[in-house]
Amino acid sequence: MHVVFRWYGDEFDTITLEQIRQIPGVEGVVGTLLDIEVGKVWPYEKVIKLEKRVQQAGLKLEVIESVNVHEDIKLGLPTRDEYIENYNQTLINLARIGIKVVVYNFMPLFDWVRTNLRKRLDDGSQVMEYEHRFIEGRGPKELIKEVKSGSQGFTLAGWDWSRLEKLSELLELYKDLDEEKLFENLVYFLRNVIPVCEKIGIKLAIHPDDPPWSVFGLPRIVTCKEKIERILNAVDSPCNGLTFCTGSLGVNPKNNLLQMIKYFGQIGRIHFVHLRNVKITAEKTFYETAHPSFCGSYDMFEIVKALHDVNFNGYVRPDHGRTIWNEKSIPGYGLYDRALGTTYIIGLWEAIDKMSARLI
Ligand code: DNO
Repeated sequence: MHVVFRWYGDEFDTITLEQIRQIPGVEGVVGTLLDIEVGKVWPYEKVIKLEKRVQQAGLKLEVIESVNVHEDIKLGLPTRDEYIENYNQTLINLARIGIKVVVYNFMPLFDWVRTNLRKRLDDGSQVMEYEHRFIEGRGPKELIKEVKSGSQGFTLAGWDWSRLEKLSELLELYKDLDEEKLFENLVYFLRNVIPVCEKIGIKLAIHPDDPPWSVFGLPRIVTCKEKIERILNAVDSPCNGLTFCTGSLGVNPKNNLLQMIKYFGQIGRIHFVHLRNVKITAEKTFYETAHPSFCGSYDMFEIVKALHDVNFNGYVRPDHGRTIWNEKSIPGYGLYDRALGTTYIIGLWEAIDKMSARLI
């Protein structure tokens, strides 16, 4: 297990690399370029600059999250080939600076969705929350408004405001796109990028839909074991893998996280893990919590043990934490709670590792 920490760059993050460097056990950061328009090539000069900056701070840069996929690819429009070409060029540039894993997702229009970015818990901490009745009761415009105000001016990965300005136009285009068509468009994309990945040594890791069900009637297809298996089989290559995000998949109680880790771990398709705990309070309703098992609905010990059982040797990062100790941060991405989460995860791993060695 290699522990990494998401970092949005000097310009966008409230956290410095120097702070991340002091969290015990963190080997590197998960980097991104937030200022490149979706669909454009990530220029080599920019990615090498990022890599040098991270390296100078004594950290590694081997994972990128995310290189987002242009809507025309998801929609299967004739212009998709141009965007796929750009995508491949970005991957080539990233491979040149030593990137090993690239995260992406295939969620139409909306990336991760929360209906409240600043829910206050009894202990005074703030967390992100999702209530499906908000989605059912209001429209996409209200959601956008809510997320925008909750962001408090921070740039949120995956929330591309300029794209969302064309909301009605895009919703219209998505009207006839069902799950099957979206799946076909994903396969088309993979058939055109995976051969490049194989050549340059990059592993693509699709991020599950967050949450793993349809929002505003838009199709979502990375939601459960069977559907993920179908995606991995459609282009059967070790480079076509998964970001195993507990927070995304686990909010549907039908998803058995432990079985999924066992299955996808054993076939070597989990390239990256996001460890997040959530409290499920009703159907399709949850809020994010601190990492320890007793804080949320997941048994984090069993999750880390399942990873240990499949000899997981890929990248892991603590995912969304609470905002605590009066920190001003991007929702979910403060320093303090994620640092606490990191230490907890490393503690679980050490205990499991040593205990299992004794049992042999
Ligand atoms: C939210 C994250 C997402 C995730 C992308 C993956 O905080 O889980 O930004 O990185 O959806 O493409």
